[in-house]
This record gives sequence, structure tokens and C-alpha cells, in this order.
Amino acid sequence: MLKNKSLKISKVVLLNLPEEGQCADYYTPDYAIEEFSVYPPLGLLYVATEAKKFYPVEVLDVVALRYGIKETVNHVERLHPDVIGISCTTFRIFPMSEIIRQVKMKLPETIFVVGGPHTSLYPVETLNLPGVDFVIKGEGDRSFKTLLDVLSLGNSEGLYNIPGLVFREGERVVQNREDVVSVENLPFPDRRLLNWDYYHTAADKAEQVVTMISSRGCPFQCTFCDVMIKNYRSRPAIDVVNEMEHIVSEYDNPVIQVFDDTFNIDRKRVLDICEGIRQRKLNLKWTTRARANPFDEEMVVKMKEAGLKRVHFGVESGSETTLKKINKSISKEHVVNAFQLCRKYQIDTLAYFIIGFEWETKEDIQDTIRFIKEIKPTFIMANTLYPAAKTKIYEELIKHGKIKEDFWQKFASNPVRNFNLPQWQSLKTRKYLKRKLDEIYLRFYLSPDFVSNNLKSDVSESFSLSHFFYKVKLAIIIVKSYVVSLVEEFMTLRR
Ligand code: B12
Repeated sequence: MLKNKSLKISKVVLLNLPEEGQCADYYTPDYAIEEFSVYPPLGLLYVATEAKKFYPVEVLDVVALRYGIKETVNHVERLHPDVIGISCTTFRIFPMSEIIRQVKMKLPETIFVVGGPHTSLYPVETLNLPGVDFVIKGEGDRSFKTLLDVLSLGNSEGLYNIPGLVFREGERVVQNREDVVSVENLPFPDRRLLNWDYYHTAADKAEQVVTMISSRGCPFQCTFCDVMIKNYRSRPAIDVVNEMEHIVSEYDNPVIQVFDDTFNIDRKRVLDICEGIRQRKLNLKWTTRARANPFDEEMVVKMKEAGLKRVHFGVESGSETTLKKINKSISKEHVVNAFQLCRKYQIDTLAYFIIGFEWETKEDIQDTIRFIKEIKPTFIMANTLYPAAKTKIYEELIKHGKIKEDFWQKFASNPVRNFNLPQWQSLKTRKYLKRKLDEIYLRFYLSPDFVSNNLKSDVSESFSLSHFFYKVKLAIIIVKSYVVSLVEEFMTLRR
């Protein structure tokens, strides 16, 4: 590829891909994903932060700019970069392949480097997509910058020493071992590379949403999860508090969303972070994703004092059978305890649920509906199971013949627009699950509890008529969706 020709790099663009043409996600009701949030591409920011110290780097987040494929191609052509780095999830390989194809036609010299979660799953398939020059799988903080060094020096030997790099050498594909970045002294992501006005969530409407991570990887082995970075590394508490202090000094009234896969694995670190926030009197609000164990009264008291506003828990199911089978290693007791503590100390909760696992009976799904009632989360997000690529659940469905072919591998080699995951359940089951999902949202978001709590919070905070009507509209959509799925299921049963 390199042929020892040095490359003058006068512009590097790092691209967060548009949603246009991404995989259809049938497993979450439309009303649950509608404009709920726009989050920044933190991973891309880490890659940019390192490279920017040595090269002219621009981060282009076209999700925030609400671009489609065409606008993205035009904008990239105007920028005319020498190198483009793309952050790719499996969901967005179609818009990616389309953008590369179109830009390569106009800018044949531009070098395309693809990174992001998808590349750890399908590195070779990604490299073989038309126009892709290099792939960097795994954490690319250092490797992307090193690749720019090797390209500007033109020494192809250097390619063999770049962790995670996947490249062609004649006919063969060379795959270097993924990098494991130490998080001991990770530079803070340079957030000035993004316009933060774009980023918001419906749950934190009055605040400036700023995201951060305090650890990388998740050591747990939940069978449905496609987080591939399993070696857990946590940043020192003082370093995390330093970054929080930095964010508070940079943004007005921020709510910091900690996007760790699991924030509270190390109990002592959580207490140290809270103590650091308390000692520095950082007036901040933050939210995090956590596991229901370890989660005890002392932790909750400290986190509340330190400004914790909301915790997102992956509860997944109210069926003990399912919790065991998905290897969640969390018991219902842990969950009940965690939600009780959050209620006791007025910490909002968001609980994620999945229904429709291969073994699940109607009783298992009823267990989940009952469990939601029992733990009383502030918000819920529920979807039917979607067999993510390279997960244990996906491989089991293939082994059991429920899924006839490795459709993700096929899609990874030949991305198609709005790829619809082949259905692996019977029509009857799908209609039943759709109706149960609508029922879960209806029972929760139209429950007297939720409506009265919500009206109360609306009145206590800045009541906005538009937000009120937005909620009424959402309520009507949920009811309509439930009635439609009820009729559809009935019609299916009559066939
Ligand atoms: C925050 C988050 C979101 C946010 C923000 C997404 C974003 N653009 O950053 C929101 C809510 C928008 C989101 C949406 C979705 N997400 Co999400 N998300 C996450 C989460 C929890 C953290 C991401 C993060 O910040 N990680 C920390 C940073 C440091 O790591 P990173 O992003 O992986 O980046 C590193 C490497 O990947 C690499 N890298 C990344 N980009 C690039 C680019 C180049 C050029 C290079 C060289 C390297 C490189 O280097 C980075 C630094 O080390 C991950 C779980 C996880 N553990 O990563 C899931 C995850 C990325 N999401 C996932 C999914 C499936 C989705 C959705 C499709 C869900 C949906 N149905 O809508 C959408 C699609 C979004 C998209 N961009 O395509 C999957 C992706 C799996 C896959 N096979 O691709 C993950 C892994 C897990 C999961 N199931 O939730 N998500």
C-alpha cells in the first residue's frame, strides 16, 4: 500500500457517521427512540485529542449537524482532507461504505481509516469494503496518530508496529494485536473540537449535557452484549474528579453523563470520587450507568451528596431464569435493594429491559412486567431482544438453527441500506412481543404514578407548554401503538 512514498498531511478529518441508511432497529418502539437524545462521539474525540497535537485535525459530527449521506459527502469534499478517520458501529456500515465510495470518486488520493466498535468484530470485512485503506481495531487513541506518522514518513515497515492496525500487504491481510491503552493518565478529551450546543437529552432538558468516561471495558460476560472490550481498567479517582472540575469550569450548569459500561465495579473508587467532589465543593450534577451490585447505603449517600442525579441500570429481566441464562450475575434481590436505596435518597433511575429471549415463556415476560411495578424506576427503556453480532446469544441462535445463516457476517461484507435483521421468531411470537412491549410502555408511562410524578416535576421545574404537549403527544402515540399491535396480533391469531 505505502510503497515508501511520504505523504504531506495538511488536513485530517475525523467523521461521526450519519444515521441515514443505518440498520433498521425493529426491537425498540419508534416512540422510545424519537429525538430522545443527541450524544457526542466521545471515542472519536479521544482519537482526535492525541492526533491534534501533531496534525491539523477537524472532528465532523454529522449526526449533530443532522446531515444525510449527500450533505456529508459534500462537506467532506469541501474540506478536501488528506486522511479521513471514521468511527463505525455495525449499525452504520452502509452510510460509511456509501460515503467512502462517493468521496473516493472525487478525491481518489484521500486515505480512509476506519475504527470504532464494528472493526473489532469484522476487521477483514471492513478492510475489504471498497475504498477502505486501513482499519484500526480496538482502542485507537495512540494508533491513529502513529499511523499518520508512518504515512507522513512513508516507511511501510512502520505499519507492522501500529497496535490494532489491519492492512493489506500484497494479497494478504496483516492484523496487528489490538492496543490496550493505559487509563492511568489518559489526556482529557479535547471537547473544544465539538460544538456542545448540539448535545442534549429529553431527561436533562435544562442542562448542558457533557459526557465522560472514568473507566474502559467491562469484565462481565452478559450473553446478549456486544461490548467487545473486556479488560476493565479504571482511571484513578483523583483524575476523574480533575476532569469533572475541568468540565464544571468550562460549561454552564453541566450535567455530566458518565458513560462507563459499569461505573461502580470498584466500591472504594466510587467513594473516593465522591469524597473528591465533596472536598472541592464542585457544584455539579451527574448521571452514570451502574450495576445493582455493589450498591449499598454508604455509596448511595456519598453519591447523592456528590450531586448524583440519575443512575442507569441494566436490569434486563424480572425472570430469575432469564437473569441466570444471560449470565448477568445480578440477582433480583440486588436490583430491588438498589432501586429502594435510590428512591430513599431521591436519585432518579432509568432501567433497561429486554424481552423475547429464545427460552422465554409468557410467564417470564409477565415476571418482567411485575418486576417493573415492584422496583418503581423513574424511567424505563425496554426493547425486544436483538441478536447483536458476535454475541453468545447470536451464536446460540445459529447453533439452534433459529437463525439460518450468519447474516451479520454477510452484511459486514456487503452492507445494504436500512438492513433489516432477518426475523428469527414466528410472526405470532413477534406480534405478541410487539404488543407486550407496547403494554410495558403503556403500563409504565401512562401509570397514575408516572403521570403525577411527572406533572409534579414539571410544575416544580420550569414548566413548558411545548414540553407538556410533547408528552401528551407521546402518550397518544403509545396508546395508538398498543391498540394497533393488539389488532395485528388478533388478526395473526385468526389466520
Ligand atoms: C455512549 C454510547 C452511545 C451514545 C454515543 C455514541 C457515540 N457516537 O459515541 C449513543 C447513545 C448515541 C449511542 C447510540 C448507539 N449505540 Co452506542 N454506545 C455507547 C457506549 C455506551 C459508550 C461509547 C463510548 O463513548 N465508549 C468510550 C470510548 C472511549 O470508546 P469507543 O467509542 O469505543 O472509541 C474507542 C475505539 O472504538 C476506537 N475508535 C472509535 N472511533 C474511532 C475512529 C477511528 C478513526 C479510530 C482509528 C479508532 C476509533 O478508539 C476509541 C478510543 O479508544 C458503547 C459501549 C462501549 N463500551 O463502548 C455503546 C456502543 C458503541 N453502542 C452500540 C450500539 C449498538 C449503538 C446503537 C446502534 C444503538 C441503537 N440501536 O440505536 C446506536 C448507534 C450509534 C452509532 N454511532 O452508530 C454498540 C456498538 C456495537 C457494534 N457492533 O457496533 C456498543 C459497543 C455497545 C452497546 N450495545 O451499546 N451509543
